[in-house]
Amino acid sequence: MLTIYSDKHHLHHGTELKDGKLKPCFEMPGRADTILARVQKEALGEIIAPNAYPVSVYTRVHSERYVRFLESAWSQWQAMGRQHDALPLTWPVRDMRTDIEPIHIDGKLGFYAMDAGVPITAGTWEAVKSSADLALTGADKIAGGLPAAFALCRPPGHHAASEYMGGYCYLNNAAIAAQSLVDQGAKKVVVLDVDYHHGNGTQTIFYDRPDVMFVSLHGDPLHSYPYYLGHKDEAGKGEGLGFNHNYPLPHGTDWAHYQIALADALQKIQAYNPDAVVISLGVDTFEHDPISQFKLKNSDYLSLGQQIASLKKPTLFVMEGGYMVDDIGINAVNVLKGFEN
Ligand code: SP5
Ligand code: ZN
Repeated sequence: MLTIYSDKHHLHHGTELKDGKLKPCFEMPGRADTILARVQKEALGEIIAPNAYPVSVYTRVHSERYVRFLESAWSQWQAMGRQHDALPLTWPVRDMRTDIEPIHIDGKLGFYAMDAGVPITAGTWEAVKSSADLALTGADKIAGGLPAAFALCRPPGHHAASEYMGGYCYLNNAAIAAQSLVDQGAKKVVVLDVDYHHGNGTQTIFYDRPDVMFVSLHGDPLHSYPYYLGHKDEAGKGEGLGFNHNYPLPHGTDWAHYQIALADALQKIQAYNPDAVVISLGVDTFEHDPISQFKLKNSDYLSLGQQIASLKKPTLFVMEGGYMVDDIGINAVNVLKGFEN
């Protein structure tokens, strides 16, 4: 399988607010380095660099002002004489004004964020842009007739919506890629999200659309981040009603239980008969993941890849989460190997 990779992800390495303390993000450069090493060790296939795309491609799914904010946040932060990572500390909650964008950088950070897991550093924008470009390059390959490709994205994207960042995500790489496939002629695209966390950003971006179906298996939001979206009754709205499918699963879910939900999800995808599938590939469903609560084992990821291959659709894998760095390469590449076998 073709892998698309850039070492620009090293430019992004920040801190998050966790358990009341500022700590290095679990989402760290070693993650992508470990996956790349495994891709090479397993001789998965050619590794290419991404093309560069204009911001106008990102604004197909994100608002213009949000993308401009991401681009300029660090310099606005630095202009305040600050040197540490920029993090939001204030959020507009129920009944406050969200129709007026604050001018102060602290106001803007909360306005465009859902949590304090999205540090902005000097190199963040360049890494974020490169990550989206990996997914876009993969989408171009699929649109050009390649049966499958792997965008080794970092930072991840699925928590980012049209106008906010969150959960280590800034631009929604999978959504940008799915939209690119539509823009290149696909009539129907599915985003299947197998990250442990619900892909709230992707769901929200496509919620009222029938041309991009969103399907997600994840930890039940009653107990797991992102907490405020990802319930079973979220089915889409307007023309998009019936084109959103959530499978919230309990803590401790192992492959035996996971595959039952997966089989149902795949059946819905097959019935929809998409022209292409984008996989939001998180491997934080692993039994030893430090922040998640499922119990998948190394070999289960081979089965996951085989199951995805049974759809027999052009498939773009977009890397999302997975925080057990020692095993992230094995697990991610097992999905890709399972898909190819
Ligand atoms: C892309 C992705 O996987 N983002 C995940 C962001 C999760 N951020 C909040 C995690 C909170 C987990 N708290 C669990 C405590 C375990 N000791
Ligand atoms: Zn995740």
